[in-house]
Amino acid sequence: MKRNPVSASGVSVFERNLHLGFRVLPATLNVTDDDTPAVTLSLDDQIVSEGAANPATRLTITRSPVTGARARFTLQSSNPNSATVPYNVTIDPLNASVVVPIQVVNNGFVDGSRTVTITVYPTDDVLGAPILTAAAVTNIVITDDDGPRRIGLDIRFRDLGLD
Ligand SMILES: [Ca+2]
Ligand SMILES: [Ca+2]
Repeated sequence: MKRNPVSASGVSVFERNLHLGFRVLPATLNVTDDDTPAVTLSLDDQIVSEGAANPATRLTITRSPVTGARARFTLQSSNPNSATVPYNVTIDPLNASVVVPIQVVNNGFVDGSRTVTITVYPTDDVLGAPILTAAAVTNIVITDDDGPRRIGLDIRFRDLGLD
């Protein structure tokens, strides 16, 4: 099979066995694209305060194998109100990885800790579309910096009449 230098989505091929005496069943052959890189994700920090200075932390996207072609990715945050990532990043030719800034969004209300899922899709070089089946995901926890401070109770036995 001829190797295709660019990424493309899988193609389905249908075959039918038309011999008499056999049931006619469509056979599906999924042609796997071997140009889609395997992707690993690594966060500098897995827990970040919403009040951290931006960029609050960094995500490193590493591909394997390294090739002479660029690799493009589409990024998505499950909660852009808490943490944002660039929409598109590229690993340059002959490079193994790219470092992506993660921005946190500070607010002034009590909303507790949130887990935000960051999804990285290799991008189809032909269509420019994210390859949904090749996604890599990682989670980051955004902690709150608002709300009541821990209130120390200073009750003495005397105050309770127990002295
Ligand atoms: Ca805040
Ligand atoms: Ca908050």
